[in-house]
Amino acid sequence: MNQPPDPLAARALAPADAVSLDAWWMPFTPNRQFKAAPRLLVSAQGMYFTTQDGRQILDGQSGLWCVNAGHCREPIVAAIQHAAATLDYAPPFQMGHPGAFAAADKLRAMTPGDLDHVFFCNSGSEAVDTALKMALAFHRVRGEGHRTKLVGRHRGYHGVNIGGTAVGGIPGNRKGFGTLMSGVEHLASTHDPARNAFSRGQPKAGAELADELEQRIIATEDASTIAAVIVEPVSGSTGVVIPPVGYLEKLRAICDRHGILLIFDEVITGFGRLGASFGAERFKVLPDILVCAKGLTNGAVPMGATVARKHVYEAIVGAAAANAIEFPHGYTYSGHPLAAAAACATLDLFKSEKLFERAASLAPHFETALHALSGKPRVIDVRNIGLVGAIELEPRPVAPGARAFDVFMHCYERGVLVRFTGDVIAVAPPLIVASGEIDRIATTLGEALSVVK
Ligand code: PXG
Repeated sequence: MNQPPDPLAARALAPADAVSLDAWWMPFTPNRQFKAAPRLLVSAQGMYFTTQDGRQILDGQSGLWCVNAGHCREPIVAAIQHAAATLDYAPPFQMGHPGAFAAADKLRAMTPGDLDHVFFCNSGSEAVDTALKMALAFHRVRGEGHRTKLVGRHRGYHGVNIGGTAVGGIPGNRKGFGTLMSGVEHLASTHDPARNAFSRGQPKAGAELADELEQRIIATEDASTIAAVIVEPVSGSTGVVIPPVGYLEKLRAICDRHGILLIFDEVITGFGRLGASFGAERFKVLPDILVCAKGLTNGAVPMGATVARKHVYEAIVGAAAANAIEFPHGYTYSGHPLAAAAACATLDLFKSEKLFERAASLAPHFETALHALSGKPRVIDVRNIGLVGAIELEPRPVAPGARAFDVFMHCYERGVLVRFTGDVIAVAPPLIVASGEIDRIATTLGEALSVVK
């Protein structure tokens, strides 16, 4: 039992000295498996993590899709340090501080169209639930309080709060948690390997899947009961599902025809991942509400934001008496000074280093490197857009996910961090990645795919 297969694996199995692993109940992690063979990171710089046993790990996943500008960037570090020493906290209810207004202004300047009003929170999950409540409030203040239903999508991930779990569509994340919210419908996923396997960029087939909104959901529920549709422009967590050409445009048109708000969850697709500021910009489809987090602070301080278009903001704010709270919602740490400082420095860095443009210019090389793995054994799909890509593997009989875990471990042992979800390997490096580092990620993955059975 537990014989390390090779000397590299033995290092990963070394006991974590000086820290007990018992107390922290880790999120989305098989706790017993992890604690038997922990993988502990102690520092990070640029494209690399350093592990507790002193190894350098090339970060092929931007941490968890969030460190878009690379690790421990000096201007962000300095901004956080300064904020911590200057204004550690300021109440966001009935009080404010300049940093949060500055961060909102910089974010507004980066979002397309009239997505101009920024509500801050602390995570993607909170930003999603904020968006859902915003949509419900929008209809209610306009005399359409009968619009209470929400539409998500199969395989969608919208965080882990009750609202986000309810509109989310990853079965394993929902089924253990009872009724969640009533009045939720799900569109079909656009994942269609039979028609679209090995697509480069947006797949060609599947725009008609958006018609289900009108032909099934609106037809059976009636548009007058539906508040909002929420989708990720590119689904991340479920394994990088890219929208077919024309699909998002169709969703937008159907929502417009029926007075339904469209929410884009851009927690992963935001801040350059697709080679543009946001998916809304890349696909030229403007949602009514845009949700972001992660890259907003380069992952350095927790922060999420829900950005509303002018009509949403003005309807809710305009409906209340002048001295009344218009939207009874918010968090103790909404617009926290450290997060706001990190967001300002991050958004400035994205601009000064032209990182979104950099992502766009690296995308063809990234695409070629990933698709070179198409012929490896058990690879059933390779897909990519911008600086995000996925390799889908045929699952092992009776052990779904096990093969991708072995590929993940093989890469980790050889100094490359990728992400796996089910039997999909996801790659999403920081936008500062060098083309040689893209090659190293792809080569390491290629070796893993040749070795792992
Ligand atoms: N929406 C989307 C689209 C996300 O990807 C959230 C909301 C929730 O964000 P917070 O900050 O509450 O975690 C996410 C988060 C993965 C993975 O499986 C993806 C996420 C988080 C953790 C792991 O790769 N996305």
